[in-house]
Amino acid sequence: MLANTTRTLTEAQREQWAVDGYLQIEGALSSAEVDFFSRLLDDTVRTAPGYEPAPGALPRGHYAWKLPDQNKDAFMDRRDLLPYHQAFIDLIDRPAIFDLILDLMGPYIQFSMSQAIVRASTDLFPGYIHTDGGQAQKAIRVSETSRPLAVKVMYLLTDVTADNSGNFTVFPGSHLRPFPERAERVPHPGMPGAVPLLGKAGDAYVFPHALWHGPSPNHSGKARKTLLYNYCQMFMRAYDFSGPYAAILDRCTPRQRRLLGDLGHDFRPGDFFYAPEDQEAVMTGA
Ligand SMILES: O=C(O)CCC(=O)C(=O)O
Repeated sequence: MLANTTRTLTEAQREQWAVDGYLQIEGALSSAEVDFFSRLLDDTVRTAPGYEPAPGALPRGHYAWKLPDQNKDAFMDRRDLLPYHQAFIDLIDRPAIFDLILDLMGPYIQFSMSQAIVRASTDLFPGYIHTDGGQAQKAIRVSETSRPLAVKVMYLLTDVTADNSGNFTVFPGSHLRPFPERAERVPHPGMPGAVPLLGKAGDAYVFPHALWHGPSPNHSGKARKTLLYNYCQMFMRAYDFSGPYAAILDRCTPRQRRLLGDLGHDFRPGDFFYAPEDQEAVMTGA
């Protein structure tokens, strides 16, 4: 595990990013923040309806407006967290992690998705291995010297100290090569090459869309809670909103507004491909 207290990646982190395709940042959230977000999920997010998966009604990756199971240890997969609390907005560009995102991705980026997942302890979920970004991006990879297209940060809100505890499971190096995915060889967390990661509440995993990854089964006897924040290059689309995220812009700083698609003017051709001239200054806070 690589701790990081600097505003840019260390050489060891840069190498791990290029070769393995992920980073683990220790203590990205303090224990007070872990408790705060955990309570927010239990007492605010779960108790209100919101965007949740609807298996059987909608395809995988699509979300319907639903109230989840009210048991705090039951499965929940809530999308679009930002409207629920200012703290979710402020987590978008929390310096300790956002500085690293800027270092990895460069300044021409936007925020594209927020999510909270509670993985219940159950014998019914076998885990799920995938890349991010839908069908097309499964086959789109960039080289180890390229900036990534999209990066996700997964914050652990519970300790994951043993295998089969809903571990974030990765296939190191899989972001760089074709990965076999056939009906007779559906990727799963128990197959050769899978590395189930351990971590403490407050740690963050950072990974690009192309890394094959996903949750292991959870037989630990306790629910595993996470927050997920996704960033992409500006020329791509956000998952959770289309166009500037108008409903919450008045609660945002200039940098957050820009990350949520507010370019400071009404849409004109060329936008999002060619960024405003102050983009770098807005992103770095210069
Ligand atoms: O560990 C989980 O619950 C899911 C995380 C994941 O695979 C993802 O967000 O893409």
